[in-house]
Amino acid sequence: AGVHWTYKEGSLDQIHWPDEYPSCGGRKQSPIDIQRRNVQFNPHMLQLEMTGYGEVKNGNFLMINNGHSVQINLPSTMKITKGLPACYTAVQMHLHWGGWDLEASGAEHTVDGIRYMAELHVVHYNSDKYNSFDEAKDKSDGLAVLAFFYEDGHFENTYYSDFINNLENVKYAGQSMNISTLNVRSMLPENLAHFFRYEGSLTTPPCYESILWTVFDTPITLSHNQIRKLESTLMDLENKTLWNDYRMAQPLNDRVVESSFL
Ligand code: B30
Ligand code: ZN
Repeated sequence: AGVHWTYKEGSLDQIHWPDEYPSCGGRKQSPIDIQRRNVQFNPHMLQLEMTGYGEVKNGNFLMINNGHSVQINLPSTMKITKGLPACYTAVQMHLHWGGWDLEASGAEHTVDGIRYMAELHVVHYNSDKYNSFDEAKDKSDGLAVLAFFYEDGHFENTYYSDFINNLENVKYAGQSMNISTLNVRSMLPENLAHFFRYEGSLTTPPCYESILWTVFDTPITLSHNQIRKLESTLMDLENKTLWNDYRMAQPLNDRVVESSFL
């Protein structure tokens, strides 16, 4: 102990996470490679009903560089009220991205082995059963995360302009700033009908196997420049460029991935 975990460098890189965090070596880990030919269509899976995801004004949302990602803390008025086994309350959202080396892509989940540019995680806890994220985070029915892929395109996504510009203000690990206006719905794809669902874990230590994952098939498009800014602006705990903050795909073992679509 003592050393902080990392993705790729040092003595506690992702291969060695299980040495310090036993759950990271479990049988229901995330992320995974989603193989389209092996997913099971489930016609009973309902579309998610999300309330409070639209524009919130005069809020006070903290945006933080925590050294391994950029995170925005979300208001507890954001909830998933239908489509999951319980009601879930939003806690935070954060991203995982790549770099400029061998492979620029940095999403965590892959689809048929293909890695998208980046990935957004909107983290929720089961508020029917638990009183807080902390109480829920290590329970098997504790968390639900919505995951969205980013691809690069020709046009600037103006719903991301403020977020991308604000990265400069949280450049160094530990820095944070307040955001007053936030519209999470506008930062998601229009089409939320097509998704995959499976039981997995936190993708970082302590890797608790507590997450019901919903991975959306429709990606969010950012411009090449927006992606480049995401990949090159922030610094990690060692004051090096914060990039490639993704975990490799983990064994599916005896799990089944379901889909909402054929
Ligand atoms: S994820 O969505 O599976 N990538 C946590 C939440 C979601 C995911 C991974 C981890 C989490 O809450 N981890 C514990 C809290 N963190 C502090 C933090 O806010 O950012 C402790 C830590 O890792 O050392 Cu990071
Ligand atoms: Zn994540």
